[in-house]
Parts: sequence; structure tokens; C-alpha cells
Amino acid sequence: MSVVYIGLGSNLDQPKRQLLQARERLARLPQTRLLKDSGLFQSRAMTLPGDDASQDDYINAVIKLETALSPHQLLDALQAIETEQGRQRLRRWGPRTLDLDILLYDDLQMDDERLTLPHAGIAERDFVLYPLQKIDNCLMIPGVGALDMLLAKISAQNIRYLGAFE
Ligand code: A4P
Ligand code: MG
Repeated sequence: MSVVYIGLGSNLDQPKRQLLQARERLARLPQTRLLKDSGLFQSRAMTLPGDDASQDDYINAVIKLETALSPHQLLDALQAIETEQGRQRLRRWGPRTLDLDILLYDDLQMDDERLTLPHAGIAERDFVLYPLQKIDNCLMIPGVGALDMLLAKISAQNIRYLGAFE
């Protein structure tokens, strides 16, 4: 079995409900067990430079799973859940009903045409690092560094803990 951390994000169509549904679907994946979740966080949308279209705040969370699915099988399963929950890929970093990213898969480091692990950009994202810390305080991000060191470099100003999933 492998231990994986999944990042969940939504800023469209009742984001909290989207994350709740996604959590249930993740827990029901074959050969997979839900170990822990971070609870819900709210943060301002991170947008691409030059993208001035305003977006609603995001609700984000991280879920820790144990799974026998391979990285690519897991990615297929996550993309199927995104599609089930009405995800439309309109523009990069645009608003979305549900985004599911594989943040970490054991200590695996890989980069192919479909999958980069650990997830790119993990080191700078408040909406990833704070939820990760809620689950595991002393995490090491392979090839990147210790979680507490990464947290020390970013601000907590744009993110708010909302409480448990409900
Ligand atoms: N892909 C590569 N590696 C991975 C991985 N580790 N996990 C590929 C999941 N997918 C991975 O993703 C594009 C492609 O990335 C996939 O086909 C997969 O093969 P996508 O979900 O279709 O597109 P995207 O999400 O628009 O692009 P990207 O670059 O993944 O965006 P991010 O990094 O997910 O960021 N602001 C706040 N506050 N909270 C957010 O959650 N999210 C984004 C999107 C922007 N701003 C945000 C948030
Ligand atoms: Mg994504």
C-alpha cells in the first residue's frame, strides 16, 4: 500500500458541498482507505499573471489516503471524479467546481507527460501547505524540503481555517 496526499479545491457551485462529495468519493475508491483529512480552508484565488478576471474565494482541503492504486490509476480515478462533479476545463487556473491534485505519492519523484510528483508549485501555495500541516506536522516533501521550513517562508494572511468537513 502507498500513502498519498490529495489536494482538493473548488470555487464554483457550492464549494463546500463539492469538497464533501469528493471526500466521499475518494473514500469509496477501490483498494483505497481514507486515513485523515485537514478540514476546510478558505483562501483568495491564486491567478496567473495577467489574468485579471475576478474569481470567488476557494475552499481547499487535503486528504490523506492509503491506496494500492498506481499513480496513473489514481490520476485516472481523480479525473473521473472531477468529471462526475461537472468540471469543465475552460481556461488554465480558471474557476472550477472541483480540482483534485496528487500532492504526494509516498516518496516518489517523477515527471512524465501526465504526472509530476510531488505536485508542481507545492512549496509556495498556502492552500496546500497549511492543510498538509493540519494532517502531518513533520512532513518531508521529496526534492523540496521540510514542511515547517516551507511554511516559515509564506504568509498566513490569505488563508483561513473554517473547521471540520460538514
Ligand atoms: N498533472 C501533472 N501532475 C499532476 C498531479 N500531481 N496531480 C496534470 C494531478 N494532475 C497532475 O490539470 C492539468 C494537468 O495536470 C492534468 O491533465 C494532469 O495530467 P488540470 O486540473 O486539468 O488543470 P488546472 O488545475 O487548471 O492546472 P494546474 O496547473 O493543475 O493548476 P493547479 O496547480 O491545480 O492550480 N487558488 C486557490 N486559492 N486555491 C486553489 O485550489 N487552484 C488553482 C489551480 C489556481 N488557483 C487556486 C487554486
Ligand atoms: Mg489540477
